[in-house]
Amino acid sequence: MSESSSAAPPKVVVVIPTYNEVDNLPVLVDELKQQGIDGLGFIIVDDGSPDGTGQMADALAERFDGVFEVIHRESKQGLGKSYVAGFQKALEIGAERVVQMDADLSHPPAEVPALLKVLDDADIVIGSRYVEGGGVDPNWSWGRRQISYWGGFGIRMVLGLKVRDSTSGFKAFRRSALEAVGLERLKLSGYGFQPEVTYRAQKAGLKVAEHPFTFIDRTAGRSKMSTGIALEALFRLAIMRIRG
Ligand SMILES: Nc1nc2c(ncn2[C@@H]2O[C@H](COP(=O)(O)OP(=O)(O)OP(=O)(O)O)[C@@H](O)[C@H]2O)c(=O)[nH]1
Ligand SMILES: [Mg+2]
Repeated sequence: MSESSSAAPPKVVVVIPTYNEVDNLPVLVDELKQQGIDGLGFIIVDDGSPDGTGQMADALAERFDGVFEVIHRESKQGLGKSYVAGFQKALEIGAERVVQMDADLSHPPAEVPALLKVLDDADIVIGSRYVEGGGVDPNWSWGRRQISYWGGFGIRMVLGLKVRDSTSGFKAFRRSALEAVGLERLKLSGYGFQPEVTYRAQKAGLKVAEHPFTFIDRTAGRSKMSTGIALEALFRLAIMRIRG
C-alpha cells in the first residue's frame, strides 16, 4: 500500500478497482483531473494485474498533487472485495464523498460533477442506464442488451428494488451512506455486488437517486459478461434476501 502524498482529507475520493487496465487507467485519471472537482483524490485497488496496472497506478500517484492511494493485493479477488477494501480506505482517510467507477472508461468522467451535484440532495446517486436520458452503447448486440436489461429486471424483482438500474457500477455516496450500508456485511463479489449495496441502502432507508448516463463499451481489454454470470448473481441474491 502506498502512502498518501497529502495529509488533508479529500472531499471527493474516486475508488477504482483494476485488473489489467494499464491502457485505460492513465486516461481515466487524466479525464477526472480535468473535471474541476474540488478536493479530488483517488484510491486504486489493483489485484496484482499481470499487465503492470499496479505499477502504473504507483507512477500516477507519484505525479498527483493530493491524496492518491494504491492498494496492491496479490491475487484477483473479485470486484466486490476490491470495492469494500477501497471504500474502507476512503472512510479511513476521511473522505466526505466517495465515487465508484470502472477503470475501462465505460463510466464517463464528464458525468461525475453531475453525479456529485445530485448527491447534494441524496445519500446515494446511481449513474443509471435505465432512466430517461440514459442508455447503453449503440454497438451492444441484441443478446447483450437482453442479458443486461432482463438480468437487471430479475434482480430488481428478487430484491424488491425501487431503482431502475440495479446493476450499475457508477455511483456516488455520502460518507454517512457508506457507513449506513455496512461494508463489513456485504457478501457478494461479482455481478451481484452492486445490487447488494443498493438493497442494503434501500433497507437502511437511505435516499437513493438516479442520474442518467450512457454506458460506453470498453475499447481496450476484453469483455466477459455472460448469461451464466447474470443467473449466478440472481441465485445468490435470492439466497441473500431469504436469509435477510
Ligand atoms: N481489483 C479488481 N478489479 C477488478 C476485478 N475484476 C474486474 N475488475 C475491475 O472492475 C471494473 C469492472 O470490470 P469489467 O471487467 O469492466 O466488468 P464489466 O464492465 O462488467 O464487463 P466488461 O467491461 O464487458 O468486461 C474494471 O475497472 C476492472 O478492471 C478483480 O477481480 N479485482
Ligand atoms: Mg467494463
